Amino acid sequence: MKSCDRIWTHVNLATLNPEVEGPYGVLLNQSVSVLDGRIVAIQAMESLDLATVSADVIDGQGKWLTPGLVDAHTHLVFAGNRAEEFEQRLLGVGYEEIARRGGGIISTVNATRKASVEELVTLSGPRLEALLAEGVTTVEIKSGYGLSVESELKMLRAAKQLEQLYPVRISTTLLGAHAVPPEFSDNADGYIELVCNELIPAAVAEGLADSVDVFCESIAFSPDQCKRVFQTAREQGLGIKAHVEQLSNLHGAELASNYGAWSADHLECIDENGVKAMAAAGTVATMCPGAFYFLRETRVPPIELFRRHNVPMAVATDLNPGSSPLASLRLAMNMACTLFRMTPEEALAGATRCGAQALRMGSELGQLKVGMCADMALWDIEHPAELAYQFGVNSLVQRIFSGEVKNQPPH
Ligand code: DI6
Ligand code: FE
Repeated sequence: MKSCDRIWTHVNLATLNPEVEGPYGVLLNQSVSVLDGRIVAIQAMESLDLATVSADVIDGQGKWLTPGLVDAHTHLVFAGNRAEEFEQRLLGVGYEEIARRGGGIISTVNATRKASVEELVTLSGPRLEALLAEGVTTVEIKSGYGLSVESELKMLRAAKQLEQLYPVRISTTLLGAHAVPPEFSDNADGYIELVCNELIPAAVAEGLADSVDVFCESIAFSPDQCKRVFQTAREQGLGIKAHVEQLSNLHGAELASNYGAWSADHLECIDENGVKAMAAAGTVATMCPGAFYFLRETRVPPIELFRRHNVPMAVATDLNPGSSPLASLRLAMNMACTLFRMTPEEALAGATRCGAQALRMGSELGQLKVGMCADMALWDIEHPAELAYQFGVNSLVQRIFSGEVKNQPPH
């Protein structure tokens, strides 16, 4: 019987496995064997007899292997462009004037509603490719720019198609409660009814969503409205994620945690009670430093409280056209360090192990460990801290998906 399909030799590992002692779970000069898409052995080179191995051998030449990166929060499926709005703002045009001119989130909604599934796939492909080119192997994608039953489902179908077209795992999230659509401008409760009674069941019937998400904020939905969405998600067997405490503290993280949320995201304004509720529920804190940067926020999420209460911190791009037009998880990792004062080790854990946990994929992904999926990235670096330190230079040598080298986009 074949013991492995492929073996990487002479590699240094940042395993991100907490059972391996020391920072990053480092193991030097190792080999990693994969069979049927999974890691089946991790063995020191000094104890490996290569003569007995009958498999593809890839000599890592002392380069570093990490788990494939996980971007646990994106809105990368959308149509339209907000660059003009960006420019207008910098020329001094106010927020309300921009909204009157048809800008803001509703401009993305209008463009997305007009696009077909195929157009959305074509427009979103390059954004996904940019992530993959930097070693990302798992991406979460949210709906939220359709805001009608048909357009939300269309966005999720586009996300599912991307998974067919590219070597990537995609976790899909139904963010129906992202903004109040124009048709319901005086009736947000009515829209929430639609989300709960029609949209969520339709997405479940078609197998389009792994989880739901909400934007809990005074400019979006109230905690009571979000609660209705969580209740329905729970009844329908979907996971729960939430945009909370980004601009103000409505105690949304506590609410989401009480519903067993997979993650609560942004969290700039969370207090210690919220952090404790997350810790008790095992809810991951997803940091979105790209939005913090782009919106020029000043209140930093309380990293020290997350550390103290052992709340895992994921790091994500939040790739979206309005508040985080960032298609680089490596740059998000750098921002997590420079803006939020996370350590490079926390940033890498945030883009691997904790990102996987935020998608409830932590038992399969996010660590180099026997039994886990062989989604990996091989880097030409001298130390794993470089992955959060440098940006703009792509040090990725191989992107390995399910045990196979998949560097190039498929076209
Ligand atoms: N948080 C944000 O900052 C945005 N959505 C969200 O949930 C903004 C999205 C947009 O403006 O397109
Ligand atoms: Fe977001």
